[in-house]
Amino acid sequence: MASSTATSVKRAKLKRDDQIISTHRGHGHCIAKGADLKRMMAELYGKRTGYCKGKGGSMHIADFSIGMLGANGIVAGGIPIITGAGLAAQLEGRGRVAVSFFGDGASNAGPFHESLNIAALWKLPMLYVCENNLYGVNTPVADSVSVKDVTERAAAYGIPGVVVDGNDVLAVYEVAEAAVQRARAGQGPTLIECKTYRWRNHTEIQGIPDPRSPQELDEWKDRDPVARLVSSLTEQNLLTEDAWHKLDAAILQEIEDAVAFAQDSPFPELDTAVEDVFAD
Ligand SMILES: Cc1ncc(C[n+]2csc(CCOP(=O)(O)OP(=O)(O)O)c2C)c(N)n1
Repeated sequence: MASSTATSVKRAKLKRDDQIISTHRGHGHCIAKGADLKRMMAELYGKRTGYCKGKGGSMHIADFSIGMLGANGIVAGGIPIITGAGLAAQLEGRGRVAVSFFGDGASNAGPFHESLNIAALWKLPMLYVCENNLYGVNTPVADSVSVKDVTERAAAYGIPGVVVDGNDVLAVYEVAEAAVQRARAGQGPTLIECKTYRWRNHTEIQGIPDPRSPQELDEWKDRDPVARLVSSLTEQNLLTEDAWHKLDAAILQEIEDAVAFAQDSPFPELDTAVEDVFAD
């Protein structure tokens, strides 16, 4: 459900040159920040036309031109990087903000705590957005996080911590908008915890036991953020069924075009393997 929280945060008045950093679940964040779907899909396929010329794969997609500083395969690895971007934004003084996305598991790692400490101390223009999907791989959050809500940790750094229903697009939008305003006004970082869920297993590798019950899964499927947003908009007469079907079809088509582009693209040449590894 990363895409719904990312979309809400992005819509909360983030501009093109505001910067974000992602996790090992980076695709939704990339799309929300405006990444080109074809280049993203080509990177997933390891093709030359991809964002990293096919050498980064799913977990290393970055597009600096839109402020997407990268996905990151290291749990919590992106948090200090984007905190550095927050410091740069503050020093430049042009009102940019920086947004870190990470999971509940990452909030137990040292880089999370070091980053929040320095960002709070220096009042960096940051949003720390924890997408708490209630499990780290297969470990329930209650078995790995010492507090009930990750946001309780905000108190240790003297910054606001806000829990929000991560499957409610408009609720996430409101919380994110207030945090963006706070950051732009020089009041420092906010920790936001979006309670959410993932529908699939941690990885697509077959045979890894999933501790989650089918009933729990069904309950969360009933809270599908896209379906909830669509029904809220149609109930308020802001979206017709017909307009939604057209939009849905257009999105599907865009994805199919991206897949076709990726499939038709060439693999990188062997002799490019060490290109772009060292700066000139
Ligand atoms: C430093 C590090 N340790 C372990 C891993 C293996 N690993 C990949 S994802 C993951 C779980 C992370 O949980 P969370 O931060 O809650 O993110 P989620 O997968 O739930 O979105 C782990 C342990 C890793 N990639 N990096």
